[in-house]
Amino acid sequence: MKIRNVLVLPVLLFILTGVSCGNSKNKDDRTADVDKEVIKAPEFDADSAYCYVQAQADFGPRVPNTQAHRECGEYLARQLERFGAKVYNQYADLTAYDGTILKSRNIVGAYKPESKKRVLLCAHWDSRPYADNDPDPKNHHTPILGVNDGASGVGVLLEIARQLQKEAPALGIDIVFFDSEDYGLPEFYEGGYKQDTWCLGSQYWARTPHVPNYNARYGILLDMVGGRDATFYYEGYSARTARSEMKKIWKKAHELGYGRYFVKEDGGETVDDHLYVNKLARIPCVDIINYDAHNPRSSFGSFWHTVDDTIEHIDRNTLKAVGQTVMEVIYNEK
Ligand code: AHN
Ligand code: ZN
Repeated sequence: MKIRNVLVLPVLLFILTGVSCGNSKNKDDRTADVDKEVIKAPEFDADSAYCYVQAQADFGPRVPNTQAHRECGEYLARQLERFGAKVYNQYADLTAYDGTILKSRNIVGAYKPESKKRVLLCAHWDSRPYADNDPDPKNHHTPILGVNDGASGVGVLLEIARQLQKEAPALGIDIVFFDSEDYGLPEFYEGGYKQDTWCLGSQYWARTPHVPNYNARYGILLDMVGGRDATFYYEGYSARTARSEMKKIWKKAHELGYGRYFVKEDGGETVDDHLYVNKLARIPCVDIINYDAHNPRSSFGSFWHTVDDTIEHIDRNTLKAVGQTVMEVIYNEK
């Protein structure tokens, strides 16, 4: 008898509350539920992203004013076209810290170009002309392959472009490949400090966007997003200028089980393309960038700006964590 009583009460409560839940909501409550509904984004294919990273590496170092750079630029624009984007090319002669004129090309792939509601996704596609962080000084003037530093972010965005063609999210997306990010002041430079020598392509784009009066709710920059066991901390400038968007991305990553990559702690502050997107184009922009807190060689990882930035360090699992997280964020925008 005692046992029966124990069981009956919870069952009765379950039935009563179950019935009341189903019927008691007014229209406003139901609308609120729809707003909170989580949309499942399409599956980001990490093998596919990996192939796009490899394809860029196969051109060799994509240093401005070289054949490999021109060929890779053609490849990227063609891929975006193949994936159904409206493609814009911005050609510009940009002046490097040492006066070299860099024949630069920003490449933009626009989805739903007519939509006023937009999100910007970006990465740099050039690679650095100097391995100036290499342990061997003989390599300091050797161009790097930039597989993680450059190609990884672009590879993730190409796979997202392929998915955008198959199933469109509610709002318009612009994928921007910035050029001439990595021609900044080298470690071996003996002249005085110069400002704004990095991110020349994004500085140009932010002053002269591919369409007049361009705007987006926010941007996401991917930089060095393919390394094995990469960790993405709250980058300082993003934390100050795009805080809510940054928090939203990290929260989503944790919900998806990628918490070991997206660490909810402050990392360093970095001069990167997002800074100019924010400062000059006035679009809040979050930098997802590898931060290796305890690495004595570099906080961007031990192979950063060395001849060892090669495909061997790229892990599909990292590409997946970043690609899936970004997709879940943008497919849930209304
Ligand atoms: C500086 O080294 C000042 N900023 C890092 C920006 C960068 C270089 N991202 C990739 N390569
Ligand atoms: Zn770099």
